[in-house]
Parts: sequence; structure tokens; C-alpha cells
Amino acid sequence: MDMHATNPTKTMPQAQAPDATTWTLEKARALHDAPFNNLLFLAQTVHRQNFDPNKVQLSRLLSIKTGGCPEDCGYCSQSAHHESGLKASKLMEGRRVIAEATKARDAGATRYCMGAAWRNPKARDMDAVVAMVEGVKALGMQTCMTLGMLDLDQAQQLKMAGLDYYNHNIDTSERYYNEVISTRTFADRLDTLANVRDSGIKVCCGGIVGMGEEPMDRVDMLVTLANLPEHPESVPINMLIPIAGTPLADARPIEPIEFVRVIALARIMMPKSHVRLSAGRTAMTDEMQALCFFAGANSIFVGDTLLTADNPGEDKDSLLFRRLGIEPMDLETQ
Ligand code: SAM
Ligand code: DTB
Ligand code: SF4
Repeated sequence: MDMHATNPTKTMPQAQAPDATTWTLEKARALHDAPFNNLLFLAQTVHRQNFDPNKVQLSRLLSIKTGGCPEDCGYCSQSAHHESGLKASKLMEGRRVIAEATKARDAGATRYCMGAAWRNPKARDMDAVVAMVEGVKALGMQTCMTLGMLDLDQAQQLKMAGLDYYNHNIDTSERYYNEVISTRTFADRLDTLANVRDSGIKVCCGGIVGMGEEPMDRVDMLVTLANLPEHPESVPINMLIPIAGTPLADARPIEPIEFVRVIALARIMMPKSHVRLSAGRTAMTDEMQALCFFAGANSIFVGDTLLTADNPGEDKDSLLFRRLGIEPMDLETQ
């Protein structure tokens, strides 16, 4: 398919996506760089072949253990290596987690994602997180956790507890990874993803854009994701929230059109995955978000806060959904 043809309807009458299992950098790069209208037309076509285009899944985050993290991720407010001014806290009590999850469910969220600022969970933490999964599951919500690296045994314990999804992002290209994090490797990330997959938990894996990377790094990140043995069921695309005191506080921001290209490419390369328009929405206009939904994003985080940073909040999002004719996705159709 020649995405640069002047008349796209002639050259891509069916707008078929290329074979999702054989992504090369060249093929992905050609799509990424295609004329914007061709890229969006293809992304929307692929989206409609796989999803109701007017339904968006709602997830809610909770930081169950905040700050004091031994990892040095250059973007993160929670790393003990940076002076972000964030106060560290201990692991939250289970009954508080359940109370927060109940509020989120009653406000319309169907997936509850619990995040901990750990390199990996310690053996002594496992009983408490297992109880949280069981409790949130009992509320009738999908459960998700993001606790850092997992070995196979830990992944199996979480699966037994009923965990539906595990979030573990590759964050950027393998090439750029070392520029952002030094306390673990890209290969460590892939190991955990394999343990999660092998345990039978669904994979939520994406990354951050706007960390000063080159466009090629974004394409490369998506090629890694799309060439995993199975596509992640959820692909969060975060736009960096610059945090004062972190090494990336002054990173060059990504242009909105470039961001939409990443969403569209993720949709085309992983046609059946939920692509989440994730962190960074407070810095986006309604029009930019509308373009992201058109490009195939069909999941967001709802609520006033993400883990530690601000999010638009329910009132703003319901208004935006009303204006766009978008409705929350039912649990049954996810
Ligand atoms: N500690 C666990 C880990 O790193 O896997 C889980 C929590 S961590 C905060 C989850 C993800 O949030 C990161 O992988 C990153 O993609 C995203 N994230 C963290 N800080 C961010 C920021 N300032 N802007 C955008 N995304 C961010
Ligand atoms: C993901 O990809 N984004 C979420 C979730 N997975 C855990 C986290 C975003 C964090 C944004 C910064 C903060 O709240 O500290
Ligand atoms: Fe720790 Fe996760 Fe933040 Fe990295 S992204 S510093 S691992 S909480």
C-alpha cells in the first residue's frame, strides 16, 4: 500500500492493515510518516472493523504505595533519586483500597488499576496485594495491578487471586531506554511481561512519549509491542507529565499532531487492543483528545488524579463525551 499516494481512496479501497504479525521498522515508519489524513483514515477504518467507534473504556487508578521508589526512572515523581517533593507513604490498608474502588465503580469505572512505587513486590507484601485483588474483584470490577517486576511465582499468585491485567510498560525504544532509566534494563521489562503472559494474566503494556525521544523511537516502541508473541490487550500511551525536580522536567514536549500519529499507529498495528489515551490529558485540548479518539484510542483513566499527578476529572470528561457522542464501554463488551 502506498500511503503517500495523492488519492488514497484509489490505492487503499479496503484500507486493509498490513499483516500485524510481521512488523518491520521500515513498514511502521512508512505508516507513521504517511499524510495525516491517510493515516487517520486507515486507523479509523481498522478501529471500526474491531470496535464500536463511539465507546470508550473507563479505568481508574489508585496509588496503593506512593513514593520512595529505589528505581531512577527519569520521568517519575515517585523515584527516591529525584527531589520532586512527593511524600512517601506505606502500603495502603486493604479496606481503604476497597472503599476507593467502590467509589470508582459507582462513578462508572469498570477497571480498577492499583499501582505501587516498587522495583518489585517483596514476599511479605504478597498477601496484602492478593487480598486487594480479591476484594476489588468481588465488587464486580476488572482488576489491574502495576507493582514493578514480577517473577513467575508472583504472577501465578496474582492470577490465582483473580487478577485480570498487569500493567508493565516498556516506556520507549530499546535504544532510548538507557537514557531514561539506569536501574533496570529493557530486557528486564520483557522478562516480566513474559512471566505475566505465561501466568495467564492479560497484559497492559505501552509507554511514554514526549521524553525528548526521536519519532523513530516511538515507532520502534510500537514495533516491539506489536511483535510480542501476543499483542498486549491494553496499550497505554502516556504523554509525559513533566514533574519538577525530575531529570525530564524540561524535556522537549511532543507536538499534538505527532502524538495523534502515535495513537493511530498503535491502533493499526494492534487492531484488537484497547489503546488508552493515558497520562497527560490535562495538557490536551478537547480537540486533540477528539482526534485521538478518531485515531482509535478507546480507553482513558477517569478521576481527578492518576497515581500522583492531575487528571481532568469526571465532570470535564462527561462533558467531552457528551459533545462527542461517546459513551462508556460496558463491561460485557470489553
Ligand atoms: N513502579 C511500577 C513500574 O514502574 O512498573 C508501576 C508504577 S509506574 C508509575 C507506571 C507507569 O506510569 C510508568 O511505567 C510510566 O509509563 C507511567 N508514568 C510515570 N510517571 C509518568 C509521568 N510523569 N508522565 C507520564 N507517564 C508516567
Ligand atoms: C500507565 O501507563 N499510566 C498510568 C498507569 N499505567 C499506571 C500511570 C500514569 C502515571 C502518571 C504520573 C503520576 O500520576 O504520577
Ligand atoms: Fe518506581 Fe515505577 Fe516510578 Fe520507576 S516508574 S520510579 S519503578 S514508581
